[in-house]
Amino acid sequence: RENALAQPVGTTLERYIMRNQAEFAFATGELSQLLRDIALAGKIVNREVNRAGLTSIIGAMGQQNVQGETQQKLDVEANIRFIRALTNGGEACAVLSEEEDDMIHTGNCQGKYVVAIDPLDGSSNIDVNISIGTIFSIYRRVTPVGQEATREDFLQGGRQQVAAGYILYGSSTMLVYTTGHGVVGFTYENSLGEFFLSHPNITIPATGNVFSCNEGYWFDYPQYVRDFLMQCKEKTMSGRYVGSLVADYHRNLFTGGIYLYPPTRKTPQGKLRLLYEGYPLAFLIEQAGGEAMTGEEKVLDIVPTEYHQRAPLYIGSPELVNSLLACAGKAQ
Ligand code: AHM
Ligand code: MG
Repeated sequence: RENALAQPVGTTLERYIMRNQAEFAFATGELSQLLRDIALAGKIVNREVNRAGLTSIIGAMGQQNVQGETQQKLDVEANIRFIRALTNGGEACAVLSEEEDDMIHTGNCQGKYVVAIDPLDGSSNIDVNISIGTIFSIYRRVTPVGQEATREDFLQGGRQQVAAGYILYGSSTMLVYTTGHGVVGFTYENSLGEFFLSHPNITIPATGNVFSCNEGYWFDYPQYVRDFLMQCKEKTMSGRYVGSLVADYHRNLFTGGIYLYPPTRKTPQGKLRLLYEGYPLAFLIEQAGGEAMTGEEKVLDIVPTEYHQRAPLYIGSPELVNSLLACAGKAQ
């Protein structure tokens, strides 16, 4: 983190990564290269997202992804771009994507890392020109280099992540990530095609004035969630819900707040996926001084069993997450 703080605002991502090689868990440069590959795919997806309204590529293809949800064409595009960048980059031996049932072997058996990714999150917002995002999570493989990756490489648990982050395609495009040494944010300059360091040390306020959830499910929420939300309303906190996890999370990270995706009657484990939504955002929030809980335990402590498993998510400012847990009778 000291290294990160030493970097002046305006440093390019490229230079930042180069200067902070030692920051990365393994100084051989492979993890750095992996982050570059993700940033490159992010630039390409950013271009596609910006163009989406202009071209005919937008709109549902009528296909469904493995969760049975309608897939938008831009999701397919983003999936292809990230997998291609990670395959060409050579550092990842396998990729797990929200858009694919099984892991994808990149053919890079010498690669030391595996990547779990939600290539384009917030699919309901794609064709209405609202902020969307990419979420990624990186592990060092546990299987021997030279062989194909296996399930164990992806089911290591959130605490084993070596890096995680997201790209927000918002009014500005930003890359925010952690390698376990604090959280840094870069803002994309379109005409130059560069990410510039804009937020050298992101920390979340201990509390905040915002709660973010889909209140349409009110009658499906557990009683403790309703109790907590009533408290928020008694305090006249602001309700803010884009419906794009990355956008809601990003706002709360800066302003202070809490994002909730509770269990509902229809989705007893909530909607969000653990490996490429819950874990990476939980790693990042802990690095920023925040908290991520399921209501029962810390998100990062969940022992994973399935690639696409879901988990409830309460994430954000520590005091707000603790107030929610108090309502559940589980204050820390
Ligand atoms: P997706 O992966 O199909 O895009 O779904 C994830 C999204 C999140 O971005 C968002 O926070 C949530 O779903 C919204 O769900 P809901 O419409 O149930 O409130
Ligand atoms: Mg998603």
